[in-house]
Parts: sequence; C-alpha cells; structure tokens
Amino acid sequence: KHSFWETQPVEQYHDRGKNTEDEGPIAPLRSVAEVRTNPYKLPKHYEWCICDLNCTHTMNEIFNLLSNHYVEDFESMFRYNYSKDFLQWALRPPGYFPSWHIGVRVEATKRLVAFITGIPVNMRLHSMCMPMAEVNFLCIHKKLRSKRLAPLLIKELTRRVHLENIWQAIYTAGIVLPTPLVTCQYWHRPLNSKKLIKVGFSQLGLGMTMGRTIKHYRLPQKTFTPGFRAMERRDISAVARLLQQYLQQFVVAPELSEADVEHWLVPLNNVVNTYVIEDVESHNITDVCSFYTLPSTVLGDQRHTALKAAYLFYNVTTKTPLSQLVNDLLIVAKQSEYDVFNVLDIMQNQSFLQELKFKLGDGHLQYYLYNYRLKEPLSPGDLGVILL
Ligand code: YNC
Ligand code: MG
Repeated sequence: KHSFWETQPVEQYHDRGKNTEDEGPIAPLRSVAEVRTNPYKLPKHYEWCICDLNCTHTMNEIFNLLSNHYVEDFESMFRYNYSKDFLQWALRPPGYFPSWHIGVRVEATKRLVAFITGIPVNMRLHSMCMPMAEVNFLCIHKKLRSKRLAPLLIKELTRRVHLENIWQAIYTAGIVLPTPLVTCQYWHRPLNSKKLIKVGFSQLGLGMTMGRTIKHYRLPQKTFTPGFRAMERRDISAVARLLQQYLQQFVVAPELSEADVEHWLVPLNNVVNTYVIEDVESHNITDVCSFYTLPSTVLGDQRHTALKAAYLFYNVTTKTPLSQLVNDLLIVAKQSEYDVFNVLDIMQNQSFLQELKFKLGDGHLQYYLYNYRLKEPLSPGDLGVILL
C-alpha cells in the first residue's frame, strides 16, 4: 500500500508492537563515503536548486509557494500562512546547512514548484543523544500532485543529510504513514470568539448566545504572575539552564545549547514571544513560557481574512503553576489581538486544558522518526519536542 515508505528504514506497520528487536537504528550503519554523490534524477523539464534564504527574491518565491500550496485542514477552510520572518527563523538555526533548503524549479521558466527542508538538531531519545534532521515544509504545487515527486524530494534530502554524517530524522505530519511514534492532538482556546465563529473555525455551542460565549472566554486585562516580563538577551543563560534541566523529564527532547536558546527563544516580533518570571526579591528567573505566531488564511473568503493564531512553544516551571503561566500567555495573546491559542497535548500540557477552557480540535498530528526504533510505545506526555 505504501510503495515508497515500505522501502524506507522506518518502523513498518507489521513490526509494530513486536518487542523482539533492540532499540536503535533500523538500517545498517554506513559511512559518508558510501553515500551517492550525485543528486537523484528528476522528471524531464525539472531541476534541483538550493533556496538561498538570504535572498529576498527567493524568500518571496518560497512564501508564495507555501501560502498557496502548503497544509490545509481536512475541509479546506484554512491554510497555514507562515510569514517570511518566521520561515527565516525556522530554517536558519545555529549550524544550519544551506544545502538542506531544497527546491524544484521548472527548467525553462525557473518557477519554484516544490520545496522540502531540514535543519540540524541534537535529539535525545531516552538517554541516547544523537544529531538528527528535523524535516519540514514539504510542499508540491497543486498542479504537480500525485506524480510521485514527494518520494524524490524526501530521498534527495535524505542523501544530503547523510552527506553530513547524520542518519536519523524526526518529522510530523497530519496523515498516517508507517509508523507514528506518537499520535497527538491540538486543543484550541478561543480568544476572539466572534471572529472564530464568523469564519467557521468554531460553532456557537448548544444553547449558547454570542454574548454568553464572549463572556465565557473573557480574560483579565493584565497578567497575574508578579515578575512576568518579556525575555531579554541578558536572560539567555538562565533560560538555557532552566530549559536544559526541565527537558530531562521527557523521553524525546532536544538538547539545547545556549546558542540554540538564543536563536529559538529570544523574542522576535510576530514570530516568537517568550516571557520569564523574575523573582521579585532575588531577581532570579524561576519560570519561562513562550508561543510562536502562525497565521492561517481563511479560504473561500474574498477579503483574504487571516486568522491570527498563537501556538504554545517551550515552557519551564519551577515555582509558578503551569496553568497560571499559560493563562498569563492567553492574556498577553488576547491583548495582542490573536484570535486563538493552540496547544498540543504533549509535555505537561494535558494538566491545564480543561481549566483554561481549551477545546479539543479535530484531526491529529503524528510524530515520526526516520531510521530509529524505540522499544516501548510512547504517549504524548513523553514528548518534549515541538516542530514548527
Ligand atoms: C508527508 N506529509 O504516503 P507511499 S508535513 C511524508 N510526509 O508514499 P506524491 C508523504 N510522506 O505511501 P503528492 C507525505 N505526504 O506510496 C505524502 N507522502 O509510500 C507520501 N501537500 O507522493 C505518500 N505538506 O508525490 C506516498 O504525493 C508518496 O503529490 C506520494 O505530494 C505530497 O513537511 C505532498 O501537506 C505532501 O504539498 C508534498 O500533497 C503534497 O500528494 C503537498 O505522489 C500540502 O508520498 C502540504 C503538505 C506536508 C507537511 C512535512 C514533513 C515531511 C516529512 C517527509 C519525510 C521525511 C523523512 C526523513 C528524511 C531525512 C532522513 C534522514 C536522515
Ligand atoms: Mg507529485
């Protein structure tokens, strides 16, 4: 049924639950010298390119491809609309490889018609730490779908990852492929009910009026936790220490250096917001919370309305209850006119969903590993990693 995925070193459906194999890589170890040096052959009239994210023109092309052809919800009501600033942030972390930003162009016109990316990450699985690729933004122009181009993009990226002596990858997708590591779900906290209902994202609850709904989701004007403030560059080492410690409790989590924390968490307007709790007396940083910004386009709407969504990112609590910290994020997001606040049921997020009035979304997000098998099945709460 999966003519491509059956050939790949991923856990196959029929191996699921067989605890006979040891934990570890699926494919035999290879060396970089054994990796093919020439790119895979594309169909006639198409060519590979490396997309230079420092080039404004290329950034416009990537933005246009993704904003018109990337992920939609099941009913095609909304499509992710990653901003250019966001894409540059997501794709240029410390140590990134420009050669992992892969495009396919039409030879004659140079039009960009497909895209796939990887970024390097040091991932820990149980106590094993290894360099991996985080794969994202696989996208093929709607007119070129179902032509088996996706397996070529994946194989070409894999080849370039192997050339860097990296043999594992992590990725997420909305669809089920061989074989999910964990199945997660999104939960949504309405911030602007009126707009969410108008664009069809939410429905008015049974027996609820618009007035009562708005009142139900009302939030205070000001954050609650004393010492709550935006993270600054001077907080990098304190935040790094807290996060490194906190992520130890999860089965799957990145090992973040100070440089990683600087890249991923120092606030960037309309991309990532991070807040710290600075103890009023000691001035120590005790807690951290963050979200990233990913709008969606409302499809079939002539005015191209955007849905402004915040997604919960990395948090650390040592003193403040997590639900109180996230509630402060809801307040900040509401003040900044976000329409909805989304969280996955990973890490410790299940602990506050009901209390903070999150509603279960439809659809699932599957996490996958490439060329690595874990012995025991995981649950969402074992995951300490967020892919963008
Ligand atoms: C997908 N999302 O099953 P089989 S998520 C992986 N991830 O193969 P064709 C996918 N594989 O089943 P189309 C996939 N979607 O026959 C489909 N496939 O074995 C598999 N959508 O290829 C599929 N972006 O070219 C099948 O399909 C084969 O033209 C069919 O293209 C697919 O970024 C796609 O949802 C998704 O742009 C590009 O539909 C297209 O339909 C599209 O005939 C809208 O392909 C946007 C969208 C996906 C977002 C994402 C993560 C991608 C992970 C890729 C796998 C990485 C593996 C690790 C590599 C590094 C290894 C090292 C080391
Ligand atoms: Mg295709």
